[in-house]
Amino acid sequence: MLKEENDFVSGAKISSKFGITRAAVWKKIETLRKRGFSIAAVPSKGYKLIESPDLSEEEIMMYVKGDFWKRIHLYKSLDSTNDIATSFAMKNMTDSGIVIIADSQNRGRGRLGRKWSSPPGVNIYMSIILKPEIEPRDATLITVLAAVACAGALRKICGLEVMLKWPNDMMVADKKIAGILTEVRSEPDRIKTAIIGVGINVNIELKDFPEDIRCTATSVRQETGEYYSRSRIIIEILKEFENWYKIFIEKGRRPILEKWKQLSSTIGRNVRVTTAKEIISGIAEDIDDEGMLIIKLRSGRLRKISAGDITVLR
Ligand code: BT5
Repeated sequence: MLKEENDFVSGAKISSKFGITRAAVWKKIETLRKRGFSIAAVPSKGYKLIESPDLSEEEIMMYVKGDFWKRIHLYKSLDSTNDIATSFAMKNMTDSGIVIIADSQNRGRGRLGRKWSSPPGVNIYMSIILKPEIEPRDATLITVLAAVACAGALRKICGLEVMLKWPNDMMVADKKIAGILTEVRSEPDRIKTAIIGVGINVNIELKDFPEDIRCTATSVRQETGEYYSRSRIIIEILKEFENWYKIFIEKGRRPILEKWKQLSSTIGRNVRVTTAKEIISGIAEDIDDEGMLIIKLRSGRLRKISAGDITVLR
């Protein structure tokens, strides 16, 4: 209400709108203040929102709440948002559409146990808990969908030329701005839960990256020179994600795969793929219906890869 009015709103008006006492209004205002909202209170005028924190579960929920997104949980610090999301899901405590966000992570993870640098106050670390009605073989498709949603949001809100590098990287000018870590629990014929972890470098400056990734990583701030509200980016990602998920349910996988290919920096390039077992070189020809990468080897044979690290060769 304070956000909508953008001016002083009397305690009486708030209490009658929500059917709560004046004392309860005051308590809610105190809670919001504790969560970083700056709210002025003037006896004859009421309350006015002066400034919102750049990361707020209330603000995100206000814009995305509906059938798809049920709850947002924001934590100051966690080991890993994927771990908390997994433990929520394991305890069956939750339905689809729960989002866990942390301001910082002590043990942020990439794939294969790699580290994800997760300092406080600057970036997005979030995990989406989903109970998708899809088969286990389509697990890669969830990462593809999340990548398309995140890239769409960053392009729209920040005007960045975000490209997708198979399978889980978001790149700007050949540097990594974001990564996705999807972890699924499956039964033989369906995915039980999918945890989609998203890490995006937003307001971090280059000098604050750990030295080992300073040459390969970038952030929204670094690329645009501007400071962005993390809530605003998250709101757009969740909207895009919901939108693409509905398209997937109604029209199948084709539209997502087509969009992914449009945004891909991998297809058509000469690449080296490092998998757990081998290193393969060739042309990245396409992705198949399940999101696997098809490589054309020098011999002309085609190989499908379900997981690996890509180096684009020049
Ligand atoms: C990824 O792994 O790109 C997936 C990253 C997912 C992170 C999110 S944050 C929320 C959720 N909770 C978690 O614990 N994780 C998820 P991978 O493709 O394996 O890339 C990891 C590699 O990227 C590292 O080995 C570094 O070289 C590099 N790296 C680490 N931190 C980075 C950062 N902040 N920005 C860019 N590159 C980074």
